[in-house]
Amino acid sequence: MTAPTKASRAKPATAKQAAEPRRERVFSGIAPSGTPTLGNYIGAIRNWVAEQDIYDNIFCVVDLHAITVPQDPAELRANTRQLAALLFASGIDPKRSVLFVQSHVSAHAELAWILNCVTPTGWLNRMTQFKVKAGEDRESVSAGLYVYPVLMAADILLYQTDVVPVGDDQVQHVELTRDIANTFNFRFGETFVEPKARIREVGARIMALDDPAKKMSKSGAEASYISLVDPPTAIRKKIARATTDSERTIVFDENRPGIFNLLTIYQALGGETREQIEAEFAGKGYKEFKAALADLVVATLEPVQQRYTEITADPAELDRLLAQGAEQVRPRAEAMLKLAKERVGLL
Ligand code: AQP
Repeated sequence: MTAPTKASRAKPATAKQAAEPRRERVFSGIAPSGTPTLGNYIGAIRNWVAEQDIYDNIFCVVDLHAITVPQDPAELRANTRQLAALLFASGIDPKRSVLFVQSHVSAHAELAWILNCVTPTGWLNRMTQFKVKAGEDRESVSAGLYVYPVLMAADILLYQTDVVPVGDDQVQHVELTRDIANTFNFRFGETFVEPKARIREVGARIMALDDPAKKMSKSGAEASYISLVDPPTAIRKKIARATTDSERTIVFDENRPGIFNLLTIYQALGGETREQIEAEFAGKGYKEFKAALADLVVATLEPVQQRYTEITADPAELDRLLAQGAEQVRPRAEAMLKLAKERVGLL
């Protein structure tokens, strides 16, 4: 059996398709470890939506990643559905993109095991995200948290992914994925495509509102993030209370991380240049700027929240869309898993 190569895996069905360049395949995952935040939206979701016609996209709610830290079972179930509904509400279109839940396609866990067996522990010891997430508690966190990057490698490699759009904290994991693919290919023959990471310029890292030294995270404290389902009053209150400093000018200065972060959110959502924003708020105070930012965030999330309400009113349709997503990717994932099993001698 020959390995599927970049050239062989996407055979054009028509002459028109043959004339068009093959779209790069992109795999993007998001963990249902809480309600998605404005950080997830700016750094990931809205770009996924905007790029649906540019790439051959696979979007995945990575619930197996979420359980690497303790989750309440009922909450995990609810968070998984909520996240999927919010992705559709944000504009992920099931006619143009695939969206599915990771645990619905068992090939992810199976390939992860095979890859665990070719990944040196020394490589995992260098993963900074593990060090950050485990903190002082390294002896008691789960083995799943330690091998999380290998599961991420399996997610990516199962689909012969070309590009993985990530926040800056995930670049190391994509590098690891390349190393794992390379090692596997070297030992067992050409099998996996080595993917590239792509980081955004604006909004790659939105910071916590109450502590701009930390990333805004859905598992953070309530005051640290804006969630995609926060009502306008909560959004306004959180932004009004966001940490700034005792200076007055509203300028992009990385040495003033609080105001810098708020300005980054404003730029990411409004699309103006730094110069335009600084000119707009020259001579104005934090209060005025924060009110304008809150208006922009509320206006951005309003259509998403409206659509979310509609989607959640029909749970059977959400189930159907997620089952359809899993059915679409399962054959590809199983073919790749079969090949990997053959390569290592399991088949
Ligand atoms: N603060 C952020 N700024 C920009 N991008 C962000 N992303 C997450 N937080 C920010 C991007 O969102 C995508 C999905 O992330 P994830 O849920 O799979 O994992 P994460 O990065 O660990 O997200 P959280 O919200 O911080 O989750 P928890 O609290 O569970 O750890 C990724 O592309 C990520 O870069």
